[in-house]
Amino acid sequence: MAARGEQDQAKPTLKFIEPHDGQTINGSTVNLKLSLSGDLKGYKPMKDPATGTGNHIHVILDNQPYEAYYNLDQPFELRNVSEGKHTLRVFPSRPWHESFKNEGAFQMVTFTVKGGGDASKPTTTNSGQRMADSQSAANKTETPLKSANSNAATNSNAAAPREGKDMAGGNASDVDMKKPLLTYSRPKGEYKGADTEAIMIDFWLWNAKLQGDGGDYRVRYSVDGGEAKYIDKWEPIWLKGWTPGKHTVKLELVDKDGNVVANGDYNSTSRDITVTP
Ligand SMILES: [Cu+2]
Repeated sequence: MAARGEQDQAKPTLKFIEPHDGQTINGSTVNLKLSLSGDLKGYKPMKDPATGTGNHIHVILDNQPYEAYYNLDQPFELRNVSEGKHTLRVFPSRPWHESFKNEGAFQMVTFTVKGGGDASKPTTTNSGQRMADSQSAANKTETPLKSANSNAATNSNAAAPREGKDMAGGNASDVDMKKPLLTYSRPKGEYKGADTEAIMIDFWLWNAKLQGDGGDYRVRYSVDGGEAKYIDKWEPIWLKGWTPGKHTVKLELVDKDGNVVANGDYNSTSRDITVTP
């Protein structure tokens, strides 16, 4: 931790350069460009080639699992995005995927794609070149929680000219930035070895203060459809006692009466994760 200096106390803020809110995009590729500013205290997104980890931005299309965006100097391509209305949400993360929660860290835009993706065609760049690495980029799995080793080899596509992912899209038509919004961030993907001992639940809250923070809302979670539990302060929690295999984590934003707060369907999210001993 000493090597990270003060950066975990940074207040990084993000802005969308593109797409901008309300934009209409022709074609199935959406280029994401962000600018990072604020009180950074040395915070900079970058993947360490030796470990495959580093500070990064979480990028969420609609309500899918996030993708990690490490190099803001290069555009991040969302490929094969389907026709229709979509949202993008972004926020900065530490190497162990805990998000920064300061004002301005979270940004969201809504945009519309016309002439969306066709999965039967090869992925190309905007200059028409075929992206030979598109499949490996799409299949990459991010190195889980605080790991500094296991995925270094499989993350060798860090050398690829662009970061990106094939994304099918979803339904964003009813999401309203003026309403309370819970953004599921973690856990996701595969957890191995030492990373399986304590697995972090982390999320972003917009327009919603939790009861323990002086507000009206609660975050309800369950694992594998089990007993509902509550998070009443906006902080990550770490859960222990995971058995090997597939698990489902459900995270919901609920009001005083325990009803899920309607905002599209984003305030109730389930994710499958895999725990490997
Ligand atoms: Cu992450």
